[in-house]
Parts: sequence; structure tokens; C-alpha cells
Amino acid sequence: MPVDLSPIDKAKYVAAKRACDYVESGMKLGLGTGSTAAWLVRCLGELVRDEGLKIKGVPTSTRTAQLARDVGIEVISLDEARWLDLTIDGADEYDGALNLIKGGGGALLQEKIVATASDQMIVIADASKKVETLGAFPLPIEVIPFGWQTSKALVEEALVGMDVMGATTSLRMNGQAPFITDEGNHILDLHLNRIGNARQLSLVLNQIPGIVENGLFIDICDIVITGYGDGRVEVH
Ligand code: ABF
Repeated sequence: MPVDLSPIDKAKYVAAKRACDYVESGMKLGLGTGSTAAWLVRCLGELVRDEGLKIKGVPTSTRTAQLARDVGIEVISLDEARWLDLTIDGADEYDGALNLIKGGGGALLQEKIVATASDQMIVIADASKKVETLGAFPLPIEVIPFGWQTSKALVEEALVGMDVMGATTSLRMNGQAPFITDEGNHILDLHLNRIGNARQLSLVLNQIPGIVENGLFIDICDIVITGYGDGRVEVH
């Protein structure tokens, strides 16, 4: 283990390290995005370098692609891979049914495509990500720039009568300009506080013109590995 890690980084590191136990030579892997997934990519890079692990990685963002190359992982596109053995990624929230909110880092679209194209998905997280009910973390949705204010209004209209506790929507910014995703889209963050029926909300959001995808991952994750600051790990 790297020395002098803060408790939060130690939690992320031990979860990432445990997830490596599920990786075998010859696998095609989806590589997630975010600070926890970055620990995974570094750990995998060590296994490639020191133990001859042979894997091909499909990154879920340009950031992860760069890091994977830097640590010596062979990077291929999803179109080359077509189907993946395993995806390992972080999350912003997970509940007892292993449903997730993802997209705080803005990479939810590639993350959902890659996770769905995998035989198995493992989430690695520190314990702060565990919730009773999804929704305290603002739900990201990816929207195309054309007419995004109309799409935003349609989202707000659709939220009326849904089982949520709030419904303010904000355009994610990067300084003075809108945040731009790897696909050239914007992100709307939905401040809902509590999502009573995540499956229904996900279906409703994805029917709105202009909405490309939302950050609810329902029935996609198979295993959550939770790390703690004292070095403990739980597998759910
Ligand atoms: C990705 O990174 C995202 O889906 C999620 O928003 C974020 C989690 O970041 P971190 O691991 O830095 O908390 O997995």
C-alpha cells in the first residue's frame, strides 16, 4: 500500500486493490472514471508491469484513457472489444439493491454503455457512498446542447408528480462556461434529495427529447466493494 494515505484515499485504495482479485489474464476490462477508479487503474498497471497480467482496457473517459496508457495498460475501443468480461468503476451513491447514482465526474454516458456491455460490473467505493435511498447526491443527466433549456423545462415538468423530494435543476458549469462532456454535451444536475422510484424516474427521463442518458444505474451493478479508512473491506 502506498505510504501516508489519508483515510479517504486508503478506503478507495483498499477497495480498488480487492477488485483486482476479480481480474484474470486475458480479460477485456471496462475501466471506470473518478478518483477511486484511478486507484484501480494504477493497481492494474502494477500487476501488468510486475506480474505479467495481460488485459485489454476500454476506458470510460479521456482522463482514464490517458492514465491507463501511462501505467502500461493496453487500451482498445469498445468497438474493437465489442463485449467485455468485467467493468470496475466508482459511484456517487449506491443503495442496498446495488442501484447507483453515477456521473458526478461527467462521464456517465460512456460509463453506462461500457458497464452494460460487460458480463459483470463491480463498483468500488468508500463507505460514504452508501445510502438508504438514492437522491442526496444530485442526479446528473446528459443533455445535447441544442435546445437544452427546452429539455430542462421538459425535465422539470416530468418531475411534477414523481416520487422525489425536490426538483431544482442546474446546468453544470466549468468556470464561466457550461461543462462539456467527452461527447460534446452538457450536464444538468437534478437536486431531488430523495428518489422514491429510481427505475421509473430513469425511464421517464430517457424519454425526453434531448436527454441522452441519466446517471441512474438500475440492475447493472453486480457487486459493490466498500473500503474503509482503517483498511477494512466489505463485499456486497
Ligand atoms: C465515476 O466517478 C462517476 O460515475 C462518479 O461520478 C465518480 C466517482 O468519483 P470518485 O471515485 O472520485 O468519488 O465513477
